[in-house]
Amino acid sequence: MSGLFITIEGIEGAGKTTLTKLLSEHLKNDGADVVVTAEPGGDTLADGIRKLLLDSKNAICDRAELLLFEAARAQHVDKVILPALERGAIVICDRFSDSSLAYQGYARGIDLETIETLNNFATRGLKPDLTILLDLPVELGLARQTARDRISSEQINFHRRIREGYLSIVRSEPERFVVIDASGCEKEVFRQALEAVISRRTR
Ligand code: T5A
Repeated sequence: MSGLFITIEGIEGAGKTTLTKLLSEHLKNDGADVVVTAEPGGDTLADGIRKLLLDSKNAICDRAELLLFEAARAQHVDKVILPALERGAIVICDRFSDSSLAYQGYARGIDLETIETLNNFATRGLKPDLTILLDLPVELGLARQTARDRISSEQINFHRRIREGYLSIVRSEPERFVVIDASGCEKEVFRQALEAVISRRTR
């Protein structure tokens, strides 16, 4: 597989979607074949699962929540991510398996080994070449959000556990991650992210 797989992670309102757009536009202008995608979602089935997961009217138990994210991920990997990587594209994915570790593991309290096993199954063992973690205080991220869904409307301590969870994942796999202070302006976050992508591409 000759493509490059980049994931962008962080708490709610960290600026993942904004950065994904800026990075992909820059790389496309540079002539690269870039596929932009996001979890949960990516195709009709995964988009349908996303609606179920984020609808505040649905009372979803923690195990069902995890399994729905993993089902959407399996579909996304097979139908979107792997085909793009196989043809040599750069895939930029807004959230991936680290989101399940941070949200369903560190925040909801599901055993991390179980999540690793399910992540592995859903992704066929696919790991990002680079993961950019946008880190910022939860109060700032939540203040940036304009709309709340079933998960983002959880209490502040839930979001604090997610932030801490991400930082623990980074400590366990430092070579895969670049952590960027996302409280800075969009331009500065983009500059640092682009630097990380360029250095990973030329390795
Ligand atoms: N989830 C997902 C799980 O629980 N488990 C999983 O396995 C997976 C895959 C997804 C939800 O599902 C959960 C996590 C989420 O709760 P979503 O709608 O995709 O739902 O939610 P988010 O990914 O959190 O999307 P958000 O839109 O809330 O956050 P973003 O994408 O990080 O932020 P963005 O770029 O939309 O920016 C938010 C606002 O801030 C501004 C932007 O202009 C925008 O207005 N902004 C900045 N302002 C100042 N400085 C900057 N540097 C800025 N960057 C952006």
